[in-house]
Amino acid sequence: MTADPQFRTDVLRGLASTPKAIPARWLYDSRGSELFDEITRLPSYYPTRTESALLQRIMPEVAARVGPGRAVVEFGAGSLTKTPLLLEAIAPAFYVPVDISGDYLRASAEELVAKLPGVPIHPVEADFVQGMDLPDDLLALPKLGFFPGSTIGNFIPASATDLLRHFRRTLGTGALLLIGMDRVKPVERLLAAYDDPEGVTAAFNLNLLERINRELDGTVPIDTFRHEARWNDILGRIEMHLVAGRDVEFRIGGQPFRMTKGESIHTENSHKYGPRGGRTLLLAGGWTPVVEWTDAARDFAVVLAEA
Ligand code: AVI
Repeated sequence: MTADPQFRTDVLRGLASTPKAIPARWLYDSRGSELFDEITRLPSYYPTRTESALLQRIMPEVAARVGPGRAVVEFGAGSLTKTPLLLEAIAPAFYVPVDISGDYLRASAEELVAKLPGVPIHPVEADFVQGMDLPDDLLALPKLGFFPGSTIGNFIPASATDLLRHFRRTLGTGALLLIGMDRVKPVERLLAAYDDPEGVTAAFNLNLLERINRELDGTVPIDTFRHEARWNDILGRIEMHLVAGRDVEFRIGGQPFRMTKGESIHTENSHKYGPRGGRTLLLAGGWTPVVEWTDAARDFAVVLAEA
């Protein structure tokens, strides 16, 4: 398998920096995506089931506010559980899933077509993080952006703001956005969600080293590393790290690296937002919050915002 040149660049650059860090997008090869899917079903990983139950509860109200006939643009290939809740409730003119991975996009679009035969689907293969234009035939329709899953939390605030601005430009005037945001909560619950007793999140994080060895001709001694979830209280985020258990030396594509015992590779951020922080972020990104719904425990929020 030939490696993505950007993967090589990001890994070599990330391991040469201090502190060491590799962008989280590289966690999601096919094994990583399978493991993430498993994470979403873990008892300690509350976001997915909390958001799904919340979406189910609020959908009549969402439908009343959004109205029929919009093009629903989902940033990311749709989930088989959350997306149908929205599409069944609002009778959209089109469903437009946008994803950088064409194969994954087409496979999930096919499953959604089978589940929702009445909804016209128009998949768009694009990197929405960089900003993108929609196909011309959708331009005249009013839009609803959909960005569930608290994926916005995986971007540092400056990048999250840029991303929200890109959404606004892509969706145009009169657009609405329905977005999921994970809330700040007691640290023990956050740590349990990102370091589950079953070890699935650990396997998800360590899979990055397997990918490096396989795709970039690496000699990283994987057994030497352990997964660690840390709460960064100043930045309001969970961080995932891969921590070296001893001094190690390894090569990637012939290039030597060394790490000292206890040194880590930072692999992901998951920012958590309070009501005020969530609102501020949306406003900075050009969106005015209209309604904010949460579950009874206030673990997770879904916000409807207007451009
Ligand atoms: C995809 N994203 C919203 C997940 C999160 O909760 O930040 C990724 C994840 N990483 C470890 N567990 C879940």
